[in-house]
Amino acid sequence: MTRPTRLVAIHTVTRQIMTKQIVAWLVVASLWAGACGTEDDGTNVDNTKVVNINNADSLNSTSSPQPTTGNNSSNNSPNSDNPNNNYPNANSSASTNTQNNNPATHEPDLPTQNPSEAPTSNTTENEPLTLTPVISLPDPIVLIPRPGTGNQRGDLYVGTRAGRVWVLSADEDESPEMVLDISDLTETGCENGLLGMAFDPDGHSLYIHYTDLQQDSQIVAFPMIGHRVLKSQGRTVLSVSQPHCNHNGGSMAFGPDGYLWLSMGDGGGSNDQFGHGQNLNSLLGAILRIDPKTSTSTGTNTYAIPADNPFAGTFDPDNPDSGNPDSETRALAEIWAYGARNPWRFSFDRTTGDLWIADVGQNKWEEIHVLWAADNWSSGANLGWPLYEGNERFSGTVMPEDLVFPIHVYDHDQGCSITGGYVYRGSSIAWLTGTYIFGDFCEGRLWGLKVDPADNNLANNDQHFELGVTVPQATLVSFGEDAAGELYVLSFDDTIYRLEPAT
Ligand SMILES: [Ca+2]
Repeated sequence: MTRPTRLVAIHTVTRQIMTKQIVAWLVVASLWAGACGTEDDGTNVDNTKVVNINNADSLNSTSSPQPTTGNNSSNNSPNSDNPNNNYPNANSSASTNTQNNNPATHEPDLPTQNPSEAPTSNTTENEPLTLTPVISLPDPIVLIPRPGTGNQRGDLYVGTRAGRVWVLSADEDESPEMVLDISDLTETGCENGLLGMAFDPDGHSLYIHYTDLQQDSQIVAFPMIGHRVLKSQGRTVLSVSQPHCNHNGGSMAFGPDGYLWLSMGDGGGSNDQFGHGQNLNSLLGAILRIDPKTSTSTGTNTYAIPADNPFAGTFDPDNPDSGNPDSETRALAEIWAYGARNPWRFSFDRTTGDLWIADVGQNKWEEIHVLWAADNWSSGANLGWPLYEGNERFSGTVMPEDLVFPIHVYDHDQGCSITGGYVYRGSSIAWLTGTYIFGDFCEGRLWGLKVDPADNNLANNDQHFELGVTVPQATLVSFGEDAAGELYVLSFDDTIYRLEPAT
């Protein structure tokens, strides 16, 4: 399951012009996931939650942060992730950076001086693309098609961060219809809110991954009634306590194996201060795989553990006598992979089944892992955090045998918070087929990674290329894929776009 270290040649680009206004945008951007004002503090968890609720007040509406306001600097932490930490390899430049905000899911290392040039290389020679606005909704955060809905595109369901789910009309010329409202169950401060959704493969239930009013993670299955969602019949599948308001993960999808996969961040704060990344006895900092349609009926669980999970049968938290008291075998059976920091978005390649995980970095490196289906998704993989940030040693000295390094990284000269997307399998942009589409929340630029199907590796020297389309800075929060494989961009400029040929 171990793959060799990939010595990634990091594409060097010159920094973009970083005007004061853009810095201000990033300050506001940090509030989507809410700068968590005490990001680095971490010494008082309970107080942190209170403080962050206060910090998040300005976001407790369904409208998106407006990039022109930029007056929320008081919400930013005097940053934390860097100074005085115990990690010798943390980004040294960050120690002088007092504007380290936390857009979306990370702590960007903002340039301290204005770069003077925009990137000039890494552009594609392929046909130009465009982003076509499809619909406007406040803070759209997840878009999925409902299986079995007939039309080629599939009925598209959009979840907004505030906790509302909308279905788009088939021809997109009518207003979307709201089919579920759980805005009373969640709030949108810090990195909270409705974070992820997945339909079960038969389209009969909608699973929602959100943070509740205590800022803990909840995965709830709602039955569908016609095209609407029956809120009163919601069944809690999994609850996970959160020690801090950020790094909640949130991605969720049924894999080609029929099981539900979901991502959990390391719990929050900075430097994995709660020690979850390498802790197999915690569901945090991990990619989980469960069977939510079969309940083991023990304790609070309403799911079953797939028999071939890497740590299945070792320890059941509802049965303290299970497993072996040895710490190694206390690994929780829900875990498929661990060592994640904040795997905000992952997706399965619908053709190959490969699992693409975009893990948001701390001060320096954004990273992409691929768990190849042909390698049984690297069962039990250790994604490295906080031993490694990207390919760079971050803490400790141990080198676990199960370590899987990223297939691609980029540094904070190019962005500050990765937003994972999908491998393109649509039909409208032939040259993009097989390309992993992703981007950076802060920069708003979309990128592609070409995969060589012959060896399941990157085909373009480990470098991403520009798709030539962008959304405003600090808005690129998510991607969606419809039933036909066409891709959508969800932006906190309150717009859902479809990626199309520029013609
Ligand atoms: Ca958290």
